[in-house]
Amino acid sequence: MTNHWIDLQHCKTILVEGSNVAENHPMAFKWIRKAQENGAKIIHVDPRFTRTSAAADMYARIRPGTDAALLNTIINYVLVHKLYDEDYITTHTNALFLGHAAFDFKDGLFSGFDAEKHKYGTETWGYQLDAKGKPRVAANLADPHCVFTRLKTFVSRYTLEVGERITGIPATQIQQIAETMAKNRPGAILYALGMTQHTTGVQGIRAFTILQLLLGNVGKPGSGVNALRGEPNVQGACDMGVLNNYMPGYLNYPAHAEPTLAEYTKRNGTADSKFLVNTLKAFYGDAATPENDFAYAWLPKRSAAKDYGTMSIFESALAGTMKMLWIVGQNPAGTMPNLNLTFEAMAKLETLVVQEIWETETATFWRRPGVDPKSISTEVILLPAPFFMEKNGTISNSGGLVQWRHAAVKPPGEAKPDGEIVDLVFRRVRDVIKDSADPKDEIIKKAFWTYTTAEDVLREINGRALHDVPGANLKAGDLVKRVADLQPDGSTSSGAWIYAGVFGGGVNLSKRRDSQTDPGGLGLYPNFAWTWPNNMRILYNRASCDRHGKPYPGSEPIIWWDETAKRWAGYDVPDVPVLTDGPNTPNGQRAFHLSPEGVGRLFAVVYQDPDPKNPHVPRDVAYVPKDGPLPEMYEPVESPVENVLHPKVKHNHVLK
Ligand SMILES: Nc1nc2c(c(=O)[nH]1)N[C@H]1C(S)=C(S)[C@@H](COP(=O)(O)OP(=O)(O)OC[C@H]3O[C@@H](n4cnc5c(=O)[nH]c(N)nc54)[C@H](O)[C@@H]3O)O[C@H]1N2
Ligand SMILES: Nc1nc2c(c(=O)[nH]1)N[C@H]1C(S)=C(S)[C@@H](COP(=O)(O)OP(=O)(O)OC[C@H]3O[C@@H](n4cnc5c(=O)[nH]c(N)nc54)[C@H](O)[C@@H]3O)O[C@H]1N2
Ligand SMILES: [Mo]
Repeated sequence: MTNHWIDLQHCKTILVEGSNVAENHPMAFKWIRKAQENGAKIIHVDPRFTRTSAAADMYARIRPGTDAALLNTIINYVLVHKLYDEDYITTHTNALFLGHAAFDFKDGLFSGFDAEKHKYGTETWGYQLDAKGKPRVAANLADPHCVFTRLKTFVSRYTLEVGERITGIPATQIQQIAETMAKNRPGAILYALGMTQHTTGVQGIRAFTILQLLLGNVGKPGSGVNALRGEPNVQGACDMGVLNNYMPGYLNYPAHAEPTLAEYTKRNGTADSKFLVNTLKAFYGDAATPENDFAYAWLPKRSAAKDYGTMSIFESALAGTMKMLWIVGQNPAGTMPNLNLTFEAMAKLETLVVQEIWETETATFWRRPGVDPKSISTEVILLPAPFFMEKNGTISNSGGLVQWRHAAVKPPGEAKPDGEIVDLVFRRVRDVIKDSADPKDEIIKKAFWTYTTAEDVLREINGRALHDVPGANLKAGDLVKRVADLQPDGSTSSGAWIYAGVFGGGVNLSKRRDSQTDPGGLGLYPNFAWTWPNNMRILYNRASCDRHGKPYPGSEPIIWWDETAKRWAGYDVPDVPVLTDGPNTPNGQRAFHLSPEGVGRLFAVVYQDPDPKNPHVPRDVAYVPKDGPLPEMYEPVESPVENVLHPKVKHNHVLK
């Protein structure tokens, strides 16, 4: 979420698309109800009529997988009828930036497509640059090459009639959704599995961000693009690098093509590289030095040719290339899409370890109905784990709120907290391999591992100064207080950079429970637990103000430039690169400061800032989707119908 649950009460519209929030996030749903009681319009877009539809003011039944077409139709309507926020888009987005002259989009394909490799070259997706390598900016939105016009031309195909033909939602209803969103601002978009679990997910979510930027709906209370996360602790687990493609803090996992830290930096940028160094220092301590690339070589590297998703784990077991599987808090026998394959795969394993609070269908797969246990030779070990109230630790919610949970009772019998089980196994493995000369064992032999409690782990995740860092006012041994404290040279460590500050100043801030203090009465409760990053509750909140640092009318003021104190101030932590750099400075105009150009992107652009002088400008080639700088409607791969926009390019061609 860019915003957070309690903040939803400030919305004047809420578009729920691809989620049944009423049933799947019932506690949080009360804030949607509260907004509705305050007069907000709730729109629900879903192929099924659910309890969320029943609670909504408007329900639109959509053909599955066609959300990008609906959203592009709404975007087109907003552009044609000039319902966008002109001040916002010219201040906080790349609307006025001039795009590369050779950019093109024809019959479903963007310029640069290599049909043999199913891949785009991104040469024509950039900006027109001036002599200093900075993007050239148009005088007004009518310029034929500015990003705004490019977007307008691109979505002009999506008339209300075309929108209806693709999505099945009547043209009049699409118009009503567009009018409702445009006339009732600020507004939020909420989404979950119905958007993300299709092959068209990237297009739909890109379209969300474009629509919200056009409406000035990012950074303000009651706005945002908000992913509703799954069961506890899906958000926290993803933050900690449990997804196969990420290191902790959503840093790209190192690939084969990046054998050295320098190569990693070249491909992923200086900011990510700095945070990775902090993680490596947390992993390896003194063994990670500038001379050995901070032990980067010890991390196994991803192969571009391999898929490391959940399904591939079972495919590897089936192929006999995986001998042992240790499953912690997952029940694949109930939740995998292909159970025959899953069961066959588990039967090929030599050992299956299941760390669970129950004896699940996974732990008992060898005696499931219709199977002779004698036919399965897999050794199954069930490790008794505790229920959440039997262990200490944090849970993070969709808004990034990190909350400490105290153990209420001791785990029964031989059950042990999950962290303790992992700790015991790790120490035993390290003991077994202590004399090994195999280079792949270095990752374990050299690991810095001194944990005894969950709180020790949280301190390590937070990070510490390893030497004196005068610039950040830290003495060796101090726990870091904020992301900006982290250094690129190995003088600090942090297990997951986005959590830097959760243990700021040596206090476990996730334990805070002040539910009274609420400056501004906005429901921010800054002293209740802690949110990443830096205890900021609404991301991009600089964009809630105009170019002079004054809150835009129409939404609750949350931060502003205080001319007397000469600093950004407000109820939330201001999302600015430097607190004392005001609206008259370049840093004071960088509402989206993680992108090199500092603005939100209506058009995703390959761009690297050439000016090494401002340390707050990331010197990175910012990420663009592999399948195009604008979201096009492609039929999902399983779709039986033709693509009416371009019959020859039915699916996303980047998919093989
Ligand atoms: N009670 C309960 N709550 C839970 C969970 C639970 O098991 N039980 N699980 C938790 C977890 S892990 C998760 S991930 C969340 C999931 O939360 P949700 O994503 O809200 O859960 P779903 O019921 O899968 O709802 C997805 C909706 O998307 C719709 N949909 C499908 N295809 C499309 C499409 O192409 N376009 C659009 N617009 N909609 C589409 C479906 O009809 C469905 O209503 O719930 C969490 N909360
Ligand atoms: N058919 C179908 N398949 C789906 C989905 C769907 O909607 N329909 N949804 C998909 C989604 S979004 C998700 S997130 C996955 C969920 O997939 P799973 O994670 O496999 O689903 P759960 O049944 O929630 O399994 C979690 C297990 O963790 C155990 N557990 C709970 N607390 C603890 C603990 O503290 N320690 C340990 N060690 N174990 C614990 C529980 O007993 C439970 O068996 O399923 C996916 N698959
Ligand atoms: Mo989930």
